[in-house]
Amino acid sequence: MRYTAAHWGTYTITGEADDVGLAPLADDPQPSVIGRGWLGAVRDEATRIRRPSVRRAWLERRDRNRTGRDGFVELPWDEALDLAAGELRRVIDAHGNRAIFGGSYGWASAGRFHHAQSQLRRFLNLIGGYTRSVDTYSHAAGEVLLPHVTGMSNALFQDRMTSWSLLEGNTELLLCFGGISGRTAQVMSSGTTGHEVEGWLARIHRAGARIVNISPRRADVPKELEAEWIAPRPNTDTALMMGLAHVLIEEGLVNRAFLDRYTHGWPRLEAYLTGAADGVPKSADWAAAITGVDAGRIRALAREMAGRTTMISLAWGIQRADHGEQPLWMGLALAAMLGRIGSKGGGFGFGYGSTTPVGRPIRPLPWPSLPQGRNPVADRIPVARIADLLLEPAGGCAYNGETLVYPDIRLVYWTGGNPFHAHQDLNRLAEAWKRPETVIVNDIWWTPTARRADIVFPATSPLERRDIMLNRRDGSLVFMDRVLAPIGEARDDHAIFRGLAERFGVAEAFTEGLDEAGWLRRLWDEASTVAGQHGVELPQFDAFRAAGRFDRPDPSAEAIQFGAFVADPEGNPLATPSGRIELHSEVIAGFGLADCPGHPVWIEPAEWLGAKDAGNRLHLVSGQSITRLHGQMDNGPVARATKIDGREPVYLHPATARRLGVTAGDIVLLSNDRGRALAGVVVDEGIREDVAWMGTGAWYDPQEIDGALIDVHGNANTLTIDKGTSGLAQGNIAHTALVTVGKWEKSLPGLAIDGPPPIVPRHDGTP
Ligand SMILES: Nc1nc2c(c(=O)[nH]1)N[C@H]1C(S)=C(S)[C@@H](COP(=O)(O)OP(=O)(O)OC[C@H]3O[C@@H](n4cnc5c(=O)[nH]c(N)nc54)[C@H](O)[C@@H]3O)O[C@H]1N2
Ligand SMILES: Nc1nc2c(c(=O)[nH]1)N[C@H]1C(S)=C(S)[C@@H](COP(=O)(O)OP(=O)(O)OC[C@H]3O[C@@H](n4cnc5c(=O)[nH]c(N)nc54)[C@H](O)[C@@H]3O)O[C@H]1N2
Ligand SMILES: [Mo]
Repeated sequence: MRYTAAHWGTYTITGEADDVGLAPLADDPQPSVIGRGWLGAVRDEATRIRRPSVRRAWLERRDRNRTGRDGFVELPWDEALDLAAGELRRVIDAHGNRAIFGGSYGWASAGRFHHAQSQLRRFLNLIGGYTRSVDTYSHAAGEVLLPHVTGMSNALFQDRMTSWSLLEGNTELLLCFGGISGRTAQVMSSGTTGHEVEGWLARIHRAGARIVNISPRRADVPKELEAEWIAPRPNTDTALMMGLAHVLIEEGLVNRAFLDRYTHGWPRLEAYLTGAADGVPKSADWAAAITGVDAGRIRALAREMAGRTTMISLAWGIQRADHGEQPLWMGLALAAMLGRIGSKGGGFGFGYGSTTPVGRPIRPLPWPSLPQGRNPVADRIPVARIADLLLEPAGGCAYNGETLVYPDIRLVYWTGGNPFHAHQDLNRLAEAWKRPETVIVNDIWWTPTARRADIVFPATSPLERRDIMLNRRDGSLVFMDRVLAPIGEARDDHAIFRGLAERFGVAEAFTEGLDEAGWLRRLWDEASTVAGQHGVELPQFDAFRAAGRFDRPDPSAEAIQFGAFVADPEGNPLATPSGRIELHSEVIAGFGLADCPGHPVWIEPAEWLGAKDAGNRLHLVSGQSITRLHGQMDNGPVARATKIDGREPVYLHPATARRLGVTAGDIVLLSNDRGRALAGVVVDEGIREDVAWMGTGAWYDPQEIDGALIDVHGNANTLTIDKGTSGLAQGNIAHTALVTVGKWEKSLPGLAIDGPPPIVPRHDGTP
């Protein structure tokens, strides 16, 4: 059999040539919607980058006014590679390697070898290094906070999440902040051979668990689960949790024995919750005023939580909001107060359903990856501070107890990521993006980022090459065979960086004398060694390649979060200063941050519905789209079929639509003081009335219309806020933004983003 794999699933390759197709694995219980748009997007001639392309204004006069509408000159590979190598050399000689930003965050391919960022970093490290980024857009607050308060990295915390199989029959109440659904569980970084999350939820429900969905969107928990839906004002989860905690204190329902034995700092948190510390009891009434949830409902829920085995689950999205550290920390504290942490069905979960593998009962194996070498440059930024970095050379930010100083970036190299998808306040990023002298991008498609680069290299898609899917949290290994010949003159990232390495005289070190086939064999040999150390025997490479898929014998293993610690806290202390779960952290308190003090606190977000000036505005929640992976496949048939007159759908409650005078299918303008975007109305009574819900990922397409800059396509990040969660983690706050919504009465402008940028001749006439 021949297979290929992606972050959204594994496919058998059917047919040949023009008839080639991808069929989801027969044993995948719930194949992804996203995958249906893959081949179409890969073959979309209008948006594929076909040849190396250089922005003409930059080629002629080193123009930096990257507008996204500029013309590109197509160049032969050798000439374009010479240009890029020349720029890298120039910047290194004049400003040093720290002037190169190679953070290049993004969700490139699922294969281990053709991993775009690994290829970039391996190359940059060989020529002296680069300024990098740390943490992710997904869960930066978790990545920084969890080590302080649980002694575990976010990755370890995920690996140890209590298994779905243990929730079944043990969990009596599943409280889902941000829901749990198959929409986001379509995806798993580095690939998956199955989608089981909605299946697990159904079993847990059938085994008797009551499910409560706490989210602005009812569909965040599948309908069949008959979940109760509580929709607090967005970004007020911390206050809701505190209200629940206060009821537990007031009614003597706190498990004090658990707090005494397993946690540190409870008295400080308790004094805050009761109001002894600041005169404000965080009572159910207090929480009701902030969240909009009835105080009686809060009291009843708290009592139920104390009486039943309760799992408190937070979607990652909860912490992609202003002060995103707080709900995470308070959720953990609330679970500790209930005292069921370390049990089979109770406790605290972070990220169930946010991607496929969280809670999967599997023994992770530490598979090899492409070695990146060592980066001699120490400079780094929290990933979502990219616009600040470019706007404020020598500026800086607080981060996890340090004060980082930004280097002066002259050259940006991005591959396998789309900052003009990922980042917040894109109009601000567009301004920042005009600062560096040179921007180089490898991508498959003419994304908004590629259109804002000076030198663009066309990369193959994973369908145009061979690779191996080796995912530590999956039970199978997959040989990813080639499905299509490369489109246009596209090359693999490895070949692109080999071409640059040749120009720096480091090609031998870069390739180690191996081609694609040689690297795949080497990775397989290393994987075989790893497997052997864990008692698993892998077949020979050729046999694996012929079979296409290897299923690990009995890969399953169940985990209980904090299980070993709770069983024996002295014998298995946590790697925190106290050895316990920290409900007050002296380390964090010592950082002296007003926006993230030593214990969980409620702090008003930068924008929210409870603000004095909120008026008639709606809270924009821009979650992951069901039709695509971020910006990927926005140009494919599945995403396009959901658009309204080509615009991204925005979900509004019927009462809101009535108030605004719009109906389903109308086009609206969403605006605030950061930007404006058009979207198409979908009316849905499963949306909180003062919320506008929109999938993130429509390719940013700003156009001047009657003197105003409007993203005519509907990218939510035209409207979001470019600010860190706090001086602790500096995570993005995508889910914090208010918008004004009004009917679009003018004629509908055409899209520019669905075709290529202008491909223009050189002015000197050279073809
Ligand atoms: N408003 C809002 N914004 C958000 C979020 C949100 O919830 N709301 N979520 C955030 C989160 S969690 C994340 S992780 C980010 C994701 O942001 P990104 O990961 O930056 O988004 P992608 O569109 O997946 O970008 C990957 C790019 O890599 C390219 N690519 C794929 N394979 C290859 C390859 O082999 N080689 C090369 N050279 N390129 C390749 C694709 O074409 C695509 O352009 O977005 C963040 N932004
Ligand atoms: N289909 C698809 N799946 C994906 C991705 C994709 O691009 N497409 N991307 C993957 C990636 S990189 C990541 S990081 C994960 C992210 O996974 P999540 O973070 O779990 O996904 P989101 O859709 O951002 O947020 C989940 C839900 O939280 C709710 N929510 C937002 N703000 C609040 C709030 O303040 N309070 C409450 N109670 N609820 C709120 C929203 O209604 C939203 O539907 O998804 C992964 N899965
Ligand atoms: Mo993410």
